[in-house]
Amino acid sequence: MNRLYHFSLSPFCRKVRLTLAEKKVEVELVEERYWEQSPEFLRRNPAGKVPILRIDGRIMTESQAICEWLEETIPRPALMPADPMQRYEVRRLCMWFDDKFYHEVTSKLVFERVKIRGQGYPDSKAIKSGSSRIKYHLDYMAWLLDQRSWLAGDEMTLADFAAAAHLSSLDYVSDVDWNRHAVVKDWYAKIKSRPAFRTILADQVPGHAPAHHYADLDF
Ligand SMILES: N[C@@H](CCC(=O)N[C@@H](CS)C(=O)NCC(=O)O)C(=O)O
Repeated sequence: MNRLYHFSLSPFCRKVRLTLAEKKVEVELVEERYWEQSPEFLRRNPAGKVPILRIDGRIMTESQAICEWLEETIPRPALMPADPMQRYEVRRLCMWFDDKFYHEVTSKLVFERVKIRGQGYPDSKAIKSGSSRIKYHLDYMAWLLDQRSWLAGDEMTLADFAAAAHLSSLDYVSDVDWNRHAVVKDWYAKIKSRPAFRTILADQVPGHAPAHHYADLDF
């Protein structure tokens, strides 16, 4: 059986889960307490990070490399456009969310509110900074979506999965103002209602119940 070692609120793991589900690849999900950095975990990924995919006897790491490998080996349904310039745009936006958005927002809100190591209080400076920065990102998404049906163009792509992965983790801890831009809310409603999103909406982190609207498709 294929296996994904993951942490449920990790946006990188969520992006891979969405891609696997969209491509109809079944995997057993194994929660990894990555912060404990067990020898077995480090043997699978010396970088000490999740996600780790074990598929057909191979171990794969790095979410973007995994998603692009899935796209190349299982081309349908397509999550990358054919045109090189549009492919560039998908990759640029994946990096936008996995680098800039992660450092400015996700890491400051999700991983402060859910103390995975089980100790300490959320850092109020980090929360304040993340809550302020998310507005800039939502405005940027609205600007993109005013011109396109999906973030990178007129088809749903990996860029939408990268963004939705971060926003869904933030939504779990109730940190997204969905009323800021109707166009962003409509985009999320579309992606949230896909069958690939189901297991993500069922996630439960022990000791941290999701926001009441988290799994609601009519939020
Ligand atoms: N570039 C990596 C980032 C993965 C990542 O940072 N995962 C976090 C969890 S959200 C992690 O495992 N952090 C452990 C660490 O940095 O020590 C990817 O896309 O897979």
